Amino acid sequence: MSPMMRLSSQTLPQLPETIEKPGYDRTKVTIGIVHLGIGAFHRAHQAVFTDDVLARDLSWGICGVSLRSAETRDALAPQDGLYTLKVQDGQGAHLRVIGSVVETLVAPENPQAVLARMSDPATRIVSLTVTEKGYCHNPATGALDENHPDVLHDLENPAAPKSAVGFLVEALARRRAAGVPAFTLLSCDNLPSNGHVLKRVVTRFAEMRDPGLAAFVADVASPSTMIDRIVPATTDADRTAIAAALGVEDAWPVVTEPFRQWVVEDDFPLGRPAWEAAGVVFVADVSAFETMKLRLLNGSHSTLAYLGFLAGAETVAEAMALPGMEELIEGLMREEVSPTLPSLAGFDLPAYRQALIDRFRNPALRHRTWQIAMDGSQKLPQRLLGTIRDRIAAGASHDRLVLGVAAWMRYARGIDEAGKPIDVRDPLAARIAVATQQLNDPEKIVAAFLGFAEVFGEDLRADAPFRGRLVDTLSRLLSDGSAAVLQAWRDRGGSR
Ligand code: CS2
Repeated sequence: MSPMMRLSSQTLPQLPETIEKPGYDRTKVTIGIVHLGIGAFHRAHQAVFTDDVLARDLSWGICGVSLRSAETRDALAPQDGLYTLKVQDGQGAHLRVIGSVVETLVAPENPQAVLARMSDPATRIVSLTVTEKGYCHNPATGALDENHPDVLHDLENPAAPKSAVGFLVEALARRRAAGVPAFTLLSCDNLPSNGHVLKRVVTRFAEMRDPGLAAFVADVASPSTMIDRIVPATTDADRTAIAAALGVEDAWPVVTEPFRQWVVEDDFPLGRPAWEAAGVVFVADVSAFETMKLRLLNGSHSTLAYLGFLAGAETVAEAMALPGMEELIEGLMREEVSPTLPSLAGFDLPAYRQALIDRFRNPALRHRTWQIAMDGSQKLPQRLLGTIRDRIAAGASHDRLVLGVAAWMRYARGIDEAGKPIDVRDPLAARIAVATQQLNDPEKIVAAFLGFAEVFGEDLRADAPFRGRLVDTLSRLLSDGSAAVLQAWRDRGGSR
């Protein structure tokens, strides 16, 4: 049998009728958006909303940039940027080829090509999904980490940067020098007030380079956004099933759920695609949506990922099926998180919470607990610790939130319940291992974790009742194991 043909502009017309294809002439698309961090999430979210409306204005094609590895470019370039989006749940699947990504670049291979694209006057938006740690900030304070190795590198080598921050500031410097107006910055990462966080780190970095540049950067539009779609890493089984359906091979399709949401502050001085026609909601202030999503969805996700992983659940759906988990997550959201949320007029919070439970139970997605467990030190502040602060200030219970934090500690220490090493991926993993792996006393382990001020801030470190609760909870996790702790939760009728 001859090897299978590859998905590309050439093979696109041969795909089965049932596969949805770009409804515009791709040869006429030009680049208006540079996206930093072209991973699966971007390709299942912003690139899809853009694909939906590209026919209205072909000048909003996307140049996708990888800041680290060449993998995505190597997969997509031979496919002319085309890839398949598979949307699935318990009911079935829908396949669609997305055409909005028309160029892919690999920053470490050719930083000049990336800077040239970002400085091009046709580029009017630079968006980002670089994950929490890509902001080179202190997660507890939101300020630029001025000692971050990439920050130090990019200050030394402004014309050949490594970090997203370094690329943005150099591209803005070039635009300023050439008299080209600044692009709009569009952070699409799971950070509270992501536009503000981004603006703050780039402005500080520019200030460290040149105060005149800082004044220019301080004026750049940087709307905040709330983004939501669950996108697990693509597996080989996904590739095989998608190739069988297409009749051609796709080296890097993306698999996701039906739900998608994008709430954006409408501040785009150089224009933007007509995303509202694809269901994007434009608002003046996104913060209430963002807090709600980070605390309810992502706070639950992290909690169930740590507890689930420790109890042997490989995927989110498996974790949800552990006795006690659903009760825990439901109670966490309803009793402990919801009272801390800013009010959103007309918004049906109970329905939103129920939809989250259903989304977590989606049996068609193999979303690994290990994937969500990554980078906990960068995620916990906005997912769980801010909520805990609000509950402490209100004198209200927060036992389930504390369980999530204790489960992170139990996980991040790097030893599983059978005594085997865990492959912990976190910028602080090595420091956490050194500080905690030799310890067995829960009190000492908690003290070592609370020593990380960039996670807990000075206030939570010093909060004795909080520390006491963590010690109690971690003791139970260490002695009884995660499954038994969850079971005990259920036996108590979901509350303690
Ligand atoms: C997840 C998120 O990996 C994680 O930490 O919690 O990626 C989550 O799936 C998305 O935020 C959903 O919108």
